[in-house]
Amino acid sequence: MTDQPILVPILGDQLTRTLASLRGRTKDDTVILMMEVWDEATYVKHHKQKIVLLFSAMRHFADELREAGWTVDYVKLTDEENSGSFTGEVARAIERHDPREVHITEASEWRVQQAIEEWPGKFACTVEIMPDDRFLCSHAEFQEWADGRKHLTMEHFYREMRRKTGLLMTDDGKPKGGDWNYDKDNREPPKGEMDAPPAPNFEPDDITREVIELVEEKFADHFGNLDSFEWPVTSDEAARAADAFFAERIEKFGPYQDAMVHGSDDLFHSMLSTSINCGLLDPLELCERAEQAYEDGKAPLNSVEGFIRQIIGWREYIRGFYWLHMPDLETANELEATRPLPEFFWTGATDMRCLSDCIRSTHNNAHAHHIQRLMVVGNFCLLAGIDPREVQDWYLAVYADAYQWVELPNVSSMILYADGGKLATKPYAASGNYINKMSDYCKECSYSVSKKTGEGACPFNPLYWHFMDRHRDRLESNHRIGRIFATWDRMGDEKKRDYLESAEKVLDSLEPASKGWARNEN
Ligand code: FAD
Ligand code: DLZ
Ligand code: SF4
Repeated sequence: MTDQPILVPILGDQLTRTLASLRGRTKDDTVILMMEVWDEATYVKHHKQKIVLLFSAMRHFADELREAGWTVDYVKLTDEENSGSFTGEVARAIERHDPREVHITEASEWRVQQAIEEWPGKFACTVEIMPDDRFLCSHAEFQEWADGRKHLTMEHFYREMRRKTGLLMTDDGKPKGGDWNYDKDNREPPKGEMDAPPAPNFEPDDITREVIELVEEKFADHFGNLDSFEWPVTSDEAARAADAFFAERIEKFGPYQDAMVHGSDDLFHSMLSTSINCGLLDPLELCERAEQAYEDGKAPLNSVEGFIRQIIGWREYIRGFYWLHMPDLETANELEATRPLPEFFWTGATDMRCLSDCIRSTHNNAHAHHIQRLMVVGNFCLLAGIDPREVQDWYLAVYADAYQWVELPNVSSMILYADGGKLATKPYAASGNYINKMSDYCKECSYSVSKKTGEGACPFNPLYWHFMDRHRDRLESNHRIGRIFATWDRMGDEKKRDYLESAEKVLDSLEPASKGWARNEN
């Protein structure tokens, strides 16, 4: 090792050998720094499985780098001198290694990036911050795309990304199959027994078992259980998870993307977000594999296009949107929602079968699929007017794939309409009908989905009209939702009163969370 090497801190969601700050570095001139720090594990009280996933994946990645000949300085959570923060640990590493420069790939989250941007003023050596080119669309490109647009329509952005990557494009620049979007074929409700093949499980090895013990000891009061831990924690395991998706699930991924089945948490979804987000899988490679599956006749175009759209469309758009609107997005609350998050979000103790099932899956697996997050849990938060900050904390804490850059726009803009319509053209509000159509939850629920008001009525039904009524001033002029008020107005006063009173009863029955589940109380 040369004197005064380059110090390369790698964050927990940067576990990629081709990371910008590692590319072009030589092994005899570089010290890689990886840090398990208290601040990151507790800025919200993450689900236990998320902490295990990150610490285990970081430890495995450090071992892989060492085996490949790199020098890795790995600070464990329990190291005596551990300062608890990224900045504190980089400061200590600078003392240990006396680097001539620090090279870091920009953080995915605003909070961490703010801290990194202070490093040049804090440290005596040069600090170079590099763009994270694992994303296809740079901040500048997104800004340029957004400039001058009245509305940032995801579909328009997605088409740009299709053109840019050439994914599912013909040689003469047309979308393969003739259409850009096959969503109309991707809304099948569940049919009878869904024979979804289980996603592969990855047995914890010694490293993961040690981390599980650590997390059980240090984070005992965090949400979630560790009775089983099955997430991929290395790039090899993640590649096997991707193989299984392309071999067994992608064919039906499209049609059943929106379906929900009691007890079957992932159906035909890929379950790859945890691996993509921390760097174990390359999103573009996954899209190329999906296209290949279509070319080889192994998956229909609607499934493949749907999968590619989630990644180069939604995922990239959400990231661009986050950076465009931070930090204001964190505090946006257009609908002035102030109700505390109910206790049952943390315990699952509710008779609403759709919600209890999604919360059970979230508790046991640190995962729920998109429509569960959007149309069950999210829809409830929207209709009940839960405070956006409390909803954000919940989503950030409970999902193993959650980082603020992806959680916040999905929560604040997509489900809560807290940004006043910058992302969604209307609130995704729905009554029990939608959940009944797309799931088998209602069949055995203690509430009746066909009952609109009164004792035993599905709570989503009156809450829906309560939401519309209380936000009429804001929503009536919205051309996508405004017509609903004609239906409301056609109801007699008595019926309207029944709806509003039933909704008030539901809202009054919501017990606020009894302790600081998401944030430490101090
Ligand atoms: P699949 O259904 O197989 O989709 C494939 C991939 O597409 C995903 O792995 C993911 O990388 C990407 N993707 C799909 N939808 C979105 C989206 N809306 N935004 C960004 N990427 C998307 N995803 C996260 O990765 N982290 C989060 O913290 C997160 N929070 C969410 C909160 C809410 C309220 C909602 C509605 C969605 C959220 N999502 C989040 C998006 C989506 O629910 C998850 O990416 C998905 O459920 C992960 O499971 P999967 O890998 O099986 O996804
Ligand atoms: C989520 C997480 C957790 C729980 N712990 C750590 C950690 O100890 N060290 C680390 O480098 N990263 C961790 N992460 C992921 C980071 O929060 C994530 O990399 C940054 O927030 C990205 O800006
Ligand atoms: Fe959910 Fe209502 Fe259906 Fe029960 S009846 S599962 S509360 S939508």
